[in-house]
Amino acid sequence: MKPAAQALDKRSLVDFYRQMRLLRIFEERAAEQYMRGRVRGFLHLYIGEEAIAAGAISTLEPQDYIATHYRDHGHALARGLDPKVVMAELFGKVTGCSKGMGGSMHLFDASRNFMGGYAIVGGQLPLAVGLGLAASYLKENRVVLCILGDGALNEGEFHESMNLAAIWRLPVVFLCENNLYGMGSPVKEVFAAADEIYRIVEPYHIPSSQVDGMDVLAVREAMEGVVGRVRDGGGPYFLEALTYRFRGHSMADPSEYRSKEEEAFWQKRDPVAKHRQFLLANGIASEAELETIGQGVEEQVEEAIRFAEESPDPAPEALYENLYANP
Ligand SMILES: Cc1ncc(C[n+]2csc(CCOP(=O)(O)OP(=O)(O)O)c2C)c(N)n1
Ligand SMILES: [Mg+2]
Repeated sequence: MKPAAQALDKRSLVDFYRQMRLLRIFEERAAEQYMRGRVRGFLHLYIGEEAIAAGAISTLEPQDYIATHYRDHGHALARGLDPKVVMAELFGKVTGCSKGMGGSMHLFDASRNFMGGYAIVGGQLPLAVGLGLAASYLKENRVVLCILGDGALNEGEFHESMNLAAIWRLPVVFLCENNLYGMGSPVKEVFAAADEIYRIVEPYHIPSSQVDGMDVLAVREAMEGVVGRVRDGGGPYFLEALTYRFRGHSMADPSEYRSKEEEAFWQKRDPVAKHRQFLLANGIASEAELETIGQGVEEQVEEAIRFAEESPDPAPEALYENLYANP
């Protein structure tokens, strides 16, 4: 058994399962609502990548910040945002966590230091560095978790952000979710050192490593060490989590550029099924207990959909709120 598993009690180990099931069911239902035209705009599903959000975010303290990309439902839910306010945001309703103004890609909750999902690839990187600079300047005990996709590595601001984080020794953990694709482009075709992405930060003298992103306990273990080190003043760290999105880039993508064999290879590593198997094989939970958890999650998501449906749209006047300049 991994040290992370030995260090955790039954409740925490089972809770990883509950959380990952919630992320999975939430998005499966959100996809159905998209097909019905109730969720509009873009919808990027995190299905297949749940172990990263659950494992990584479990190592943070409430005062720590998170800044992430647009594939953000799992991160928001793992940070404890209520599924109701997240679903309402997808529906564009006033009760959503961003008052219905952001939608799927712009979930936000300052009360949980969840500083947003960002649609501009790499856009969250300088913001995370800024949050890290503020924490460091104010001598606050805060770590910033900056989650990025492999696609962000080829943005200029990636390098600017790494350099500033390194030179100022900021308390930022860069967690790269390498799901092997940026839209329809395989990482291998757009990034020269595709097998060793984590080494991209070597010129900045930022320590880095790679972890199995399909294994929630492996992510938890790696992140515990990383967050502890960063919190103790060790400066930034870059962790690459190897993963795969089971669906297309967004709901509009039939994902025809991937082979059935490749998809099957990764489906066998389904993080939710893997953790379920771990709990059963080690006698930590019974089939019946896990079934009950699954049912509870289904009900929670149904309730979230009802809440979103019944919530009002933003008032037309809301168009003039939160503007930087008077119209
Ligand atoms: C600056 C910028 N360039 C291009 C795009 C269009 N775009 C949206 S998502 C995406 C791919 C990003 O891939 P990755 O970072 O690997 O994240 P993933 O979707 O795989 O989670 C691109 C190129 C964008 N949103 N922003
Ligand atoms: Mg990607």
